Amino acid sequence: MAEHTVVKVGSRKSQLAMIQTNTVIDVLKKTFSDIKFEIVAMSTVGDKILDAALSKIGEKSLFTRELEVALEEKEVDFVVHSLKDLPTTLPDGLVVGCVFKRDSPFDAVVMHPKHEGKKLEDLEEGSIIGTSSLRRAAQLGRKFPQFKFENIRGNLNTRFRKLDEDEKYDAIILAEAGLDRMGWRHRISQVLDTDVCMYAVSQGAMGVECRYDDQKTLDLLATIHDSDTALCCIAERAYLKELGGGCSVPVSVETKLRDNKIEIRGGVFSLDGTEAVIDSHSATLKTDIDDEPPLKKQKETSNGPKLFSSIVHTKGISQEKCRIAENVGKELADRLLQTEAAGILATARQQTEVAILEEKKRKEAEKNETEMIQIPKC
Ligand code: DPM
Repeated sequence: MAEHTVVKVGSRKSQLAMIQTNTVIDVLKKTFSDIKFEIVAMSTVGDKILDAALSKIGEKSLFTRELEVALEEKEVDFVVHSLKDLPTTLPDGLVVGCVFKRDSPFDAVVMHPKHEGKKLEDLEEGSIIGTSSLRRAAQLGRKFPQFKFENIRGNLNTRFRKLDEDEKYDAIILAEAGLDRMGWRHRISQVLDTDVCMYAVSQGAMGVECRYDDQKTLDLLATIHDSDTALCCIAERAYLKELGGGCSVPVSVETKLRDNKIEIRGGVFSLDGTEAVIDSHSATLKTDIDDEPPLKKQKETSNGPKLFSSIVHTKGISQEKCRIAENVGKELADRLLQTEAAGILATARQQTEVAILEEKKRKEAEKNETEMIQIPKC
């Protein structure tokens, strides 16, 4: 590669986003010491709207759209995201160029300092748990019907401030991965078992988005692609896509790779958690067709690399395995949709839509009264 090559990297401005972006850049720098990586930081809709639950904002690609426009305009070459914030369908021409090795996919409890040392089950009836994730509220509401779940927004720093200073919340629920990356492991009082709370699709994994036709960037990213993470996230994203989900419905998942098998468990919940359907599915990741198809054949079928759940197929991982992973996720969703899960999802979606409309009305009403505070959010 020529000297002084510059690669522009888009990132949200929040501390977590910057940490994630720098993590990816640092690993790339080890292999590509002659490349200069320049970060272009920007805010997204999700960063700007801080007074509404994510699910009530009613827009897709909340944390990604502005960055995707920058990619399309070639102002940046790649963007590092939390893969769970990337919609299952990406804009034409954009792909997940690689997924970085997954950190903890689990959710964790952070207590108000007055409850230090306690676990969720030790909190009194009526305690207030802060989360704006429908998935967390539904699953925890199911296990702990004695608690109240209230919306909390803002970036991680803001949430910690709200927890510690507002005296409103007894605890908040956050992804262990995010807490770890921020260096806040010491504030974790409990990591939630998947029997209590299954995680969000792709939680804990970082995904790097780039242009499909940008082979130079794809080659760069292929060097940090993690096969096991990719297989799990392909399955999880296929599952969510087939369910038609996004952050407007309480959908959760758990995926394991072991003994050459992929096992996926998924749940669909009513908003209050009283109804739930959980099912699982698995498939053998065959090893006998690990070889890439001969180059000639590949050229005949497509011009560029194949995509599985919008994730680019890279060398070092068999296409067959990716296809099996994608199918296992899709099939789990199909199975769930044949049960009462279909109705539960439809109702949850409808209720969220009503909440979106109410939120819009509320916004209209207070439009001129409140100034929007602009604090970066992750
Ligand atoms: C999405 C959700 C949340 C984020 C919904 C969910 C949490 C929102 C909230 C899709 N994106 O998980 O059910 O709790 O109010 C987000 C976080 C991370 C990525 C923060 C978090 C960091 C961890 C990771 C926000 N996106 O979940 O605590 O890399 O997965």
